[in-house]
Amino acid sequence: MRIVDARVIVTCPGRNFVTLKIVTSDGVTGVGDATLNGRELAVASYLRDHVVPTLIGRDASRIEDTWQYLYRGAYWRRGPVTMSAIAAVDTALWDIKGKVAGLPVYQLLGGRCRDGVTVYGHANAETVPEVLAEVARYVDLGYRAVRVQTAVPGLPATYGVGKDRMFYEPADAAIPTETTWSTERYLVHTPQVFAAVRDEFGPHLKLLHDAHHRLTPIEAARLGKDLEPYRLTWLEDPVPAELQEGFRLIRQHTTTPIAVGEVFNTIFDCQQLITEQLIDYVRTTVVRAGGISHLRRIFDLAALHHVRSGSHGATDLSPVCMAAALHVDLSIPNFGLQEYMRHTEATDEVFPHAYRFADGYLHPGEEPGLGVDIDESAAARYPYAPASLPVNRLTDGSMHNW
Ligand code: KDG
Ligand code: MG
Repeated sequence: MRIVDARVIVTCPGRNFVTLKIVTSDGVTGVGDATLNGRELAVASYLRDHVVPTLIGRDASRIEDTWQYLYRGAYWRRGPVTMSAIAAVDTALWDIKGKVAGLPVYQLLGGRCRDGVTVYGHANAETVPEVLAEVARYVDLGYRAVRVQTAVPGLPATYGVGKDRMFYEPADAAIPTETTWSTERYLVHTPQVFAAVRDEFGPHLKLLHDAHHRLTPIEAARLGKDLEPYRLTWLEDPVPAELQEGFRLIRQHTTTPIAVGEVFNTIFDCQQLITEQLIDYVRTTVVRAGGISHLRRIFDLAALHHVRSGSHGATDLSPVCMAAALHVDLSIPNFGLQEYMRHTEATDEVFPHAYRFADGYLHPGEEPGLGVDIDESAAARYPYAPASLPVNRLTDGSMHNW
């Protein structure tokens, strides 16, 4: 079974997505997500100009060999553009293998380890009373875990807190918007938010918070300590993670569990974090880390060191990535939580999918392969529109230091 065609489809049903569709000589198709928020066309070009020509004529069943060929063969290893492109190929080949076998991909990965995939939603709002109402909305929908973000009083805008609620999208302008940040204000305000949320919702709802890489290790340690009474499931991205050993300092000071990894693209980005048990959850996902094959390597290493998965699932990861992530989530022993930011109706129309939310869980469905596709004629109705993530400055006008 040879690869006879591979199409790169760029579409913008509310936000940009890049999708690879591979077609085999038997007429079986597979899809892979290649979306890199704000840098979509770089991955589309990497695929079209450099990867697709090498795929034509290849044996579609050789997933691991193709992965190694693309990773080692390029000479230039790693990086978000390369690894998103490799991820798309890998994901599409797993989809094809499942369809050929007549099995959902999670069965090929070893079968179910759990009945459903526990997900968390995003409650975000300007003020504490508003965010309490948002948390209540998620609880009413059946969620068992909620991420809580509010605006920081005194700052004009806070990353992660949008005007829209259920369908919040941070990439908002072709040329990046600039926002302002004050760690001092944030560190005072955030524990007050969680005191109010715990008070209202009691001890059992899982609560999470994302610091978006804004802090130094000692500031993160302070926040972790101040949040301890409210027993968070995790504090996410407390510091940037280029310096993995920076997490040692946080660990020395707080028992608040730490999650990181949405920007990681290979196992080498988190090897020290995992083997030294400096984190509790590793948050990379299928599209960012070279597809299902490489993500499984990361999660297997994590399992040896008491680290659980907590895969990224924001709106910039397409339904193709979400479907693939759910097959991984269902089949690994050390699953922790899956992020689930709902896509818009237009996105769901372009990407028909079998996965369903029920009672706080996502279920990937039983269709052979990944259970997701791209409707190419619907996709063609939504042309690419440039959009970038905002840039952050400190209150004195300097670029945020980390
Ligand atoms: O593309 C960036 C977003 O996916 C990111 O800002 C969302 O931090 C995020 C999260 O945890 O979902
Ligand atoms: Mg995050």
